[in-house]
Amino acid sequence: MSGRKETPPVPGLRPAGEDTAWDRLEDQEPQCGFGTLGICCRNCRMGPCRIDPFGDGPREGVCGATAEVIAARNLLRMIAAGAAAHSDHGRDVARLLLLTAQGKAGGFTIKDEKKLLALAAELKVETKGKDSASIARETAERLLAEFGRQEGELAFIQRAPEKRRKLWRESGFTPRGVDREIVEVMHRTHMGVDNDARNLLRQGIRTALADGWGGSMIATEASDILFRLPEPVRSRVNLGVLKSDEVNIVVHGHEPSLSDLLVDAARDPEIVKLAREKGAAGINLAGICCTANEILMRRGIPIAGNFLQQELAICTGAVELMLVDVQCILPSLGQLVQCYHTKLVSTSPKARFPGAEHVEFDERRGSEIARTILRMAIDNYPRRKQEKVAIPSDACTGLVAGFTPENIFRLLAGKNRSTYAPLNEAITSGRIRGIAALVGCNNPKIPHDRGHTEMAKELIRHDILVVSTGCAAIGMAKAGLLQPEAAAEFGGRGLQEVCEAVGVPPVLHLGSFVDCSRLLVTLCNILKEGGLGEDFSDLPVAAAAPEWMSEKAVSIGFYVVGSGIFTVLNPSLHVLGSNVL
Ligand code: SF4
Ligand code: MSK
Repeated sequence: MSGRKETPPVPGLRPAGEDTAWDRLEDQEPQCGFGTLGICCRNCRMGPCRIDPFGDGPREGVCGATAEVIAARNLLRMIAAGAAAHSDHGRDVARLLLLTAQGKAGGFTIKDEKKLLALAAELKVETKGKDSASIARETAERLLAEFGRQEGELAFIQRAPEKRRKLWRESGFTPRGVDREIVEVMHRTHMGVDNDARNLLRQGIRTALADGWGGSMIATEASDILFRLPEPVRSRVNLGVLKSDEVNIVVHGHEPSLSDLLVDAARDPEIVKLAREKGAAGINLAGICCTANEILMRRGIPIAGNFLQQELAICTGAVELMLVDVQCILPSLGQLVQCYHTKLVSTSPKARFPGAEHVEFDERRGSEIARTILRMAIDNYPRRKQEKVAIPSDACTGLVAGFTPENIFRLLAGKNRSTYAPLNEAITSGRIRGIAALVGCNNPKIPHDRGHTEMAKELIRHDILVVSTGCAAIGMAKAGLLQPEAAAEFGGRGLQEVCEAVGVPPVLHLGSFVDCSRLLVTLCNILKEGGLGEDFSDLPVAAAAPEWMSEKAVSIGFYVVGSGIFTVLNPSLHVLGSNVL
């Protein structure tokens, strides 16, 4: 389009005339000022209404809603949508656990019995004399019941320190089931219901807490049982992981289920033979976004890129098939693949894309579907146009991922002890001055990955240990910060000592965005170890999403704030048109 800046997002890789998110952002500029400030409303058909931020025009909507009410309602709906996305993902994994326990899921097994038993004990599932299928069934049923809990406290709320739970009880923040909280948000933000910005915000925090301590935490726990608890693993990241002579399959989205089966199917000698028969040297599986993080953490599968690289991966001309499930999948992909040989395959009944072929995921036929998709990719390999192939092969960095609250303390304390004491001692002695969680997305409004990498370098230089999830972790991995050697290059002296003694990077990758729940559990363990306070707010910890774009980031931001942790979001929320917010 005319007037666009000639600045390629990745040096050496120019999309062949096709639009990317950076181009489309330019087409959108200047963006709507009312929307940016959060003071437009279309919650009823007397509107849409807007408030004049300069005071010369309308000060209230047709119904009389002020800037405060409008901005608060808009914010609440963002939190509800983000919480819904995480929690619906969590429900699907819990449901898969149930189907697996019932023997109805094709190709899935329970891979982590130890984690299953630990969770069953926590949820007070009777295990004596029962086989693991029965224990898994009852555990899955308990988890599924949490989504619709009408009264009382969520099971995982018990993990939080007593002081915080008391504060939540006294403030009316204790969340019930996430389904109930989200419905209540939609009710309260309907025209003419809750017209008090502060009261609305209380419900926003409660809903976000239902996500963090409910839906998201269930997603992580059930995934660990089904697909195994991650362990530290080496892998590679960036578009250079794509191979010029292999069938490249890129999995994208958020769900771990089908992609886990694809990893096994791609190693099947019969499938590899089919690829060779088509002239390829083999099959190369890689990931984008959080599906990538899921199979990186547990299977060591390389990552082709984070959120804003999904179009660029197709623009390499070397992707035979991109498989998409749910969340953060650009609708533009359906158009973009028309310019290349890439097949876009959608799999979720919840997410369809014009321009994609749909192969619906059905848990009962999981392995069969995985093999069908691999065959589609293999059959597409001869259609690759070599003249269009442009893999930036030097864009490839090593990384170590796979950290969890469970293995962090084992690593820190040595094999025979399970304690957070060395970490707490490193904090009290000042060798580690704090912990910062850098999480979240990419946003074309911010130079790609710069928010994450610059903040991380500054933090580790000041002896702050960084933990990360989601696309932020992928961005920092590309900058080499997820390699143990990065401690010596970028870390302060105290952090260097700790990282070198343990052999870990100064930035610890804890998983996909939904796995921000692992941050909460890690902090619970630090508090339980003792010596650093009684509540999260006593700890030297902070969180930031320096390039966020997704409503999920808003939900996470609010459950982290609601848990008592200093939190920074950049860009700012759409609330600046309201003084109260
Ligand atoms: Fe306008 Fe009020 Fe309707 Fe919103 S709810 S569109 S502010 S009249
Ligand atoms: S994919 S939610 S852009 S982290 Fe989880 Fe990345 Fe943000 Fe999507």
